[in-house]
Amino acid sequence: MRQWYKVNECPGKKVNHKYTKLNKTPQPVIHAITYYCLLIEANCYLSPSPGSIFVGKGKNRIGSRYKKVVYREYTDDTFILFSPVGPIIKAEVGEQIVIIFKNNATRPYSITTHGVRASGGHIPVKPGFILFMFSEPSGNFIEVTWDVPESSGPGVTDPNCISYIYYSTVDFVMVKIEAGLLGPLVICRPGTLKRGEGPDRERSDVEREFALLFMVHDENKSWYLGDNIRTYLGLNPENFTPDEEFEESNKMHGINGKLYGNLHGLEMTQGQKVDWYLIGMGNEIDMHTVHFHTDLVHRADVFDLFPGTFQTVEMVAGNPGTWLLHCHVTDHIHAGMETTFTIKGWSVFLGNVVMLFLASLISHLYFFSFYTTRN
Ligand SMILES: [Cu+2]
Repeated sequence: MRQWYKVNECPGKKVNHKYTKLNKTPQPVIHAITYYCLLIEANCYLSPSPGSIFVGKGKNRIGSRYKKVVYREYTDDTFILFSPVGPIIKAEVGEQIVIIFKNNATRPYSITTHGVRASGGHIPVKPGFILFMFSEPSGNFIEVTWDVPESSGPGVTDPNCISYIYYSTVDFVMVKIEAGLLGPLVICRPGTLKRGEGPDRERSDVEREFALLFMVHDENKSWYLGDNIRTYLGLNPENFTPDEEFEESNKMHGINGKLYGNLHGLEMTQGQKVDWYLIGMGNEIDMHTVHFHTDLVHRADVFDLFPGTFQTVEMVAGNPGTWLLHCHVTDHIHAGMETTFTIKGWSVFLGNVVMLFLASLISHLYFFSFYTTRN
């Protein structure tokens, strides 16, 4: 998180500025990268744990499966990722992101972002339509792009990559963000990302990176609530009167929308450099204190996240084991805002390499004996 201050100089005093001045004038685009974004509606399974008011199913409780609307990244109509949070979109300072956005949901949605210079983000895209250009009042057609000026990038003392979000602006505050519709945008210093397109653009300075959204998704405000009542309670939403318990049970305290340790895949190997992009969103109860258990190489292991704030946490994976990662607000712990991450030791890593080698050797020997028998 950064804040700019304007400091007036004292009359008659001359100050030598030694800091790096950010260039605010538009810079030529050095590289354009294309991201294909697809919007779909999906029934997301947030937790298999049946024992709490939030995920248990009952007469007037929807349970742990909700219809949501989510961003996906795709190439040639093939889905790449599956998560209630959209895929990471990455770029370096000076680059331009070209967005091709297809709306496969049943309502109009859009895609825009924080932190960079976005064009066309306010345009709602009708169901079944693709947005890649839009018309200006002058009649000119403009490509949908996000320009990344120097002022959008990491500051002098920041990590090499910092994060923002992308989202839909159609009824943003009231409804849509509760239904999903949010993903991380990561902006890096020049030279940080490997060349390639879209999801192939890995960072060259860290081995692993994860984006985590800490948020209480209030499914009472999702405009799929009626669909969820109809599907999971078997009731007509027009005749259904929600009570206090029902409304409480729909407040899903999740990390990337997953509850009670059900966010999987947070794995790394001892000694690896890992960056975590922490994102806070939501309302007055969405104030989170993110606690990493294990020995972080940092002065602290708890990070404050307020709604609309983003932090990059740098870690060198230390002690092997499976470690707790959770919000430290007691009420949020009880409601499911926790998961684990795993640091594999070198012995496990080397063991896997040996196993892979042996498996490869055995398959080659089998093929060789089969080939020589047949001939
Ligand atoms: Cu919290």
